[in-house]
Amino acid sequence: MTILVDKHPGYWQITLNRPDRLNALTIEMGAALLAALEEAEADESCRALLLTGAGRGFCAGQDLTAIADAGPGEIGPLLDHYNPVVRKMRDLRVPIVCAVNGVAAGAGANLAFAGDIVLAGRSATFLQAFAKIGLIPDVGGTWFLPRLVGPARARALAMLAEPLPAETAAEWGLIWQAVDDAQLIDEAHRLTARLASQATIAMGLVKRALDAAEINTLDRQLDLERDFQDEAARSPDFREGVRAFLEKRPPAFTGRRT
Ligand code: LHQ
Repeated sequence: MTILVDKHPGYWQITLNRPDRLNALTIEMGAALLAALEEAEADESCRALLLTGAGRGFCAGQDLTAIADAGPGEIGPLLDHYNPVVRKMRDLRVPIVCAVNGVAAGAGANLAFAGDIVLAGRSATFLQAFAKIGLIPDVGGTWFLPRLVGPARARALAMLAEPLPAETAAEWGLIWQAVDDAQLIDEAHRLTARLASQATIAMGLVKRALDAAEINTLDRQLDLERDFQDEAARSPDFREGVRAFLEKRPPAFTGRRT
């Protein structure tokens, strides 16, 4: 199976699983990943996701052996198999932690950036490999990169295709944190479990609000915050959060709408 799903209390771990190819992506894998995300979304008890790779790499992007003989007009449509994954990751109402356990190249790097909080092992590298094979960053790369690191660094990353070490990626704001390789998976589980115990409806609204802010004026965003805050405040978790504060105890959030 190219995608593994492990269910933990409150959250699921999804593992890209073609370790002998550094988890390079195939159409089948894209479909399996999308199906796993959809199943997670449909299960109310899943309140966060952890995405990682099996073996020594996170994901080496599109499997190049699969497209070596592609003719004119056959490459663009391939993205119709991966773009729904990016859309689903961003639309999903639960937070996604990406644990980048090794090289994240091409579409594999940009898949990681579609997550909400990206942790990487110190030995991991991020590589916009596309320029090396005459392509442009895809799977959201041209959208994520300038927003995460600014236009100057985005251009150099996209044009030079040099590997960026995890620590530099963290310094530049491309990811949340670089951690010791040996700590990565435990740290990712801790973080995902913590997110799964938070107010899930608010987490989903945070995702939507921050993405909307990328195109909104301040004026529109203020309106959106008012509407989203109203929605968050209708959740039982809001009432529980306030009560817990006043009673000086930790909140017991359920993530439920009613
Ligand atoms: C691979 C791959 C790989 C197949 C390592 N494919 N086998 C484009 C077109 C259309 C639609 C969809 O989207 C895209 C977007 C893209 O993602 S284009 C960019 C595709 N990715 C790349 O260009 C990266 C290619 N890989 C590499 O540059 C290196 O493998 C990296 C830097 C990732 C890792 O280098 P090393 O750590 O030195 O490992 P390695 O190169 O020895 O790889 C290990 C094995 O994995 C090796 O196979 P082998 O049989 O020799 O052990 C590689 O051939 C295989 N592999 N990436 N994308």
